Amino acid sequence: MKREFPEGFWWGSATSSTQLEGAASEGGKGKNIWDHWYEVEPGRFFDGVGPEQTSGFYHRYREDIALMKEIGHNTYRFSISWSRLIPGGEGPVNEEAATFYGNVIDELLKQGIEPFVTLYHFDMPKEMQDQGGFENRRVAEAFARYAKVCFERYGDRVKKWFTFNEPIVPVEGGYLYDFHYPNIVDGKKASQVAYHTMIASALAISEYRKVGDGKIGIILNLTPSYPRSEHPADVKASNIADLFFNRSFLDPSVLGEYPQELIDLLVAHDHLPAVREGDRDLLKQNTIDLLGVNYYQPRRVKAKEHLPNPEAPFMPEWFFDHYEMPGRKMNPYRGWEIYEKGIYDIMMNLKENYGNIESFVSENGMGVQDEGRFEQDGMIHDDYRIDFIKGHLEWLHTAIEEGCQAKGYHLWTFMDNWSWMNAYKNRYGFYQVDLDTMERKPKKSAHWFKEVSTQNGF
Ligand code: BGP
Repeated sequence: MKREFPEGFWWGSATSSTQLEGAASEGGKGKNIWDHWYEVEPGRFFDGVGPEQTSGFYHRYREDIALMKEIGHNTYRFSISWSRLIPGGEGPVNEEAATFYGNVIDELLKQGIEPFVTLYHFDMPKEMQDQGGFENRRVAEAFARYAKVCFERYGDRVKKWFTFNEPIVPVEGGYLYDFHYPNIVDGKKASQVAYHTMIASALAISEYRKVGDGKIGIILNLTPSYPRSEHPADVKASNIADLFFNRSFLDPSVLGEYPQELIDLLVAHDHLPAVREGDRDLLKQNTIDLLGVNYYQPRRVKAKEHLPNPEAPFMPEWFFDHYEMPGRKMNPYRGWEIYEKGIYDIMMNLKENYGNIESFVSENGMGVQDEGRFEQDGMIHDDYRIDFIKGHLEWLHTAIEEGCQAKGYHLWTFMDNWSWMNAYKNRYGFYQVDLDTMERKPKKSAHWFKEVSTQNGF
């Protein structure tokens, strides 16, 4: 059966500045928390490889954008680095960086590729983190000023903006589970950081409303939560996981208010963040136009088997246990579950409970360790990735047929790039990158994707 997508469907891929640009200490860039963390604890990074050694887009963006064009991209999502544009996070603009991002945008437009710009992808400027990061409301305000600079400089050419990429991840990683800087475990701080990130997003949107004539949104990693059974205790556990990991940002971003159940739960455990008078209106008046959905894997949940230790730090896992569903399909090259229908469930949820907001898949992808083993005659034969993308696109197509407003699909990622603590362990790109020569070579999936985007379906 031919799957044809609506006219104008967005075909492309997504990246982030820290993971792609390289040149971490060139061009007047300030340090972000990744540069800093690598400096102080290089041993925590896979193979000891840090953000300086990323794929070199800063110097090769022209060639790279030509490669995007080559495989049929009509859209491309990248992020601006706050610490490159405004070193330290506040103060004068680094004109060299401003020229770089302006050139990237112009080059994309010249090639007929629409830029989708994320303002923050896990990369807090070091000096802002020294002030407490988003624990400190001042930093949320500084973020809105940085956002304003971006709108003023590039708003004439960029018509799709995103305040944050996966805002829950720095909260989880930095304040609960120890995989992002400042790697502490403190539920109260986690709650405050999550809240101020949401405030920062709303403040940036309010700036955009004054000057912008395009669309502004947020990118959320939605992990649909599935209970082990229909038993009320499992369902309750799954709903609580959904509150923490999805609705904590989805509800305020789209509906302009937090779910009452989440507020009640935080009140009951004395974990409500400090709020200011007027915040309720700020959130209500600054909801998004467009939602990016990052989807990798679902969350499977069951009721708690043992009561949490009240002495242990507060965790979302006080309320549910994770559950490994027997027979689930796994990515054998990375160990994440593959559940293609999840994308359909997310879209139907947006249709039914979130006013059918305009959305798109802003990340979906398959990480593979030691991918070189699939190279034959100079090309990586990543048929597994083609199957992965196809499976998700089929369900996305079904959702569209059933009335969802899903407007596009972006693979994570354009070319193999550095990934946080995992560095180059898992490869995701359409293009293979040789880290010694920096040569880019299309994988089989790149050729396949070109056909799909050219025919607007498969
Ligand atoms: C998302 C992030 C990306 C990217 C991707 C793959 O959560 O937005 O930055 O890294 O996940 O995950 P990983 O690199 O950990 O395999």
